[in-house]
Amino acid sequence: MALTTSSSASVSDIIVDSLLEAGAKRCYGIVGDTINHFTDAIRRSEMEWVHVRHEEVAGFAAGGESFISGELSCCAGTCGPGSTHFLNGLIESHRNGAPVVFIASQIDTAEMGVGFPQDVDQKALYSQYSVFCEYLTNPENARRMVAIAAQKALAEGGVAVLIVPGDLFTQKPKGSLPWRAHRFMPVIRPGEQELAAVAEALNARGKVSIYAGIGCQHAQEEVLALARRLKAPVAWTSRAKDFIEPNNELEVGMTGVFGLQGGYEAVAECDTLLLLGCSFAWTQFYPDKATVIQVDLDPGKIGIRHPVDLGVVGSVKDTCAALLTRVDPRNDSAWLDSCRKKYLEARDDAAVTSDDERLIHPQELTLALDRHASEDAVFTADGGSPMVWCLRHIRANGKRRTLPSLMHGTMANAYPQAIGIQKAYPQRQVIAMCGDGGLAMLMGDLLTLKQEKIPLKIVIFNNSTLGFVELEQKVEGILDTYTELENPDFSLLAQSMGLWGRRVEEKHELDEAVQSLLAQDGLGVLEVKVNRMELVMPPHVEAGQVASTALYSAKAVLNGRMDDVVDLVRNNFTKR
Ligand SMILES: Cc1ncc(C[n+]2csc(CCOP(=O)(O)OP(=O)(O)O)c2C)c(N)n1
Ligand SMILES: [Mg+2]
Repeated sequence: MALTTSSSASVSDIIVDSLLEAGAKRCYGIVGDTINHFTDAIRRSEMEWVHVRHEEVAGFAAGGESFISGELSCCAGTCGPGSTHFLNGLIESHRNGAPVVFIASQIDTAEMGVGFPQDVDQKALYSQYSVFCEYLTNPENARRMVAIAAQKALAEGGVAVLIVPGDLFTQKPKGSLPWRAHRFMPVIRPGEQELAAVAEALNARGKVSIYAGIGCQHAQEEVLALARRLKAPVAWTSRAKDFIEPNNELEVGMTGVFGLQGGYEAVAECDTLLLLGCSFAWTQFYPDKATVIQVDLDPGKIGIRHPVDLGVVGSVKDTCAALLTRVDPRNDSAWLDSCRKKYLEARDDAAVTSDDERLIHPQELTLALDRHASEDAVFTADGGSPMVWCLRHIRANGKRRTLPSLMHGTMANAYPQAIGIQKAYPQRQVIAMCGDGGLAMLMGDLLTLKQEKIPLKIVIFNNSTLGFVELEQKVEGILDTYTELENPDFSLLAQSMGLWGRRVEEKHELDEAVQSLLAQDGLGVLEVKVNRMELVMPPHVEAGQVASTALYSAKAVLNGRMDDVVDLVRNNFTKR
């Protein structure tokens, strides 16, 4: 039951108290004029303040914590620039579905609307990417507004923003009703007629595949029971990796640009496709002729990625459980076996290695991390190629978790998100797989790791380029430009900040260096010089892409960059 407000409690105290009551333990941010009374209330409470160096990092960190824990976290900042700096981190967290409350302080009510310094219309900024975005206008409403924000963040999955004018923080309301955030665990499944129609479509002849998305969290058992009965291969979206890949004899990996043969075929070439809590965005990877059935909790997601024949609303767990007894068991596993065979072969092929001592493929570094990381490690990965290596080569086992930036697709997410995860799970191994571009983008918060004593393990995939974009440019047949990165020695930089730092350029050191990093009690930064010309090949290369890569080669040769072409071919095709 909520605490009733004592007459001496200020709005700041009430907000902190209500957030704690809703389950939040930490608040990430940077202090400043309009938020100072709020941070002072945090100082007097059980809430932990995590002092970052850039507010974007706070937005990422809170989202990282909440995405992995499923619990509420918060961040707070001062008005104007202190608020706008949060934007990218909070949009990432919101699109991930992470329950975060952002206390956005605002200039005083007396100064509003007159062009006062640092006035920014935060409601206009945050409304588009939040589940709730409102002003606190009356101190009597403080507990109620926090309860609504927290409840919406938890129930709908996303960022809730409460904008508080600076002068309200010190006011003392007379009293308050015991408003609080409620939590829900409903059973949601389609109606009888809808279930019968789905079962009838699944019972029709032909090849059935399942495409599992993030809605399959907490539903692996039910999904697999249905898949086994249907002898259906199970492809998964990148966001469902942790929940579908582990110990699963039916999984065939991903489709799309990050996917591999097997996953691609299971989705594109089946006769009936069952989409379970899955909203994969690239229409061209869906089947042209199959009957498509979609199950999703959110009616707004039905049929938006590809036209579907049958769409039903329900949780994946409850709907699969209800379908199990309604579908006929199948005996023929030829379709499943064929997809599995292709997937396993493609997975082996993708684990690129070479005998060249000075050519470390990023896949080799990732496989070393996979070999040596603990059973319940958490991996974050930067937008760019690190997330591809993470999704393909870090094996999910049911205890490990992975978090790349998939919905917002941002750079520089990995170690900021890992800050929040490590804060929430101080005993767990948390590994941030960073691009050299990504790390440099928000490098200042390496200082936060030192100051806040966060024992994170940072691995830098140093390829001296914005590699993912370089590849995009090549695939589009244009010359790669503006991608070059002139980097410092990141390991020395880490050491100058008082952190453990090591740089590896030769392959024989790789395993031992990864083991040393992971054995550190505290924070460590391992920088590995990895191959630059790495192809993240789509599973199904369109004729146009082959032609445009050839076009790139022709342009590169004409521009005197013959070495590039030779490197590309040599590194990817001849030295495996
Ligand atoms: C904030 C942001 N800026 C730009 C991009 C476009 N972009 C996507 S990946 C990438 C390159 C990433 O480079 P790096 O971190 O070095 O990783 P690599 O792909 O080289 O392994 C860029 C510029 C983005 N997704 N997000
Ligand atoms: Mg790079």
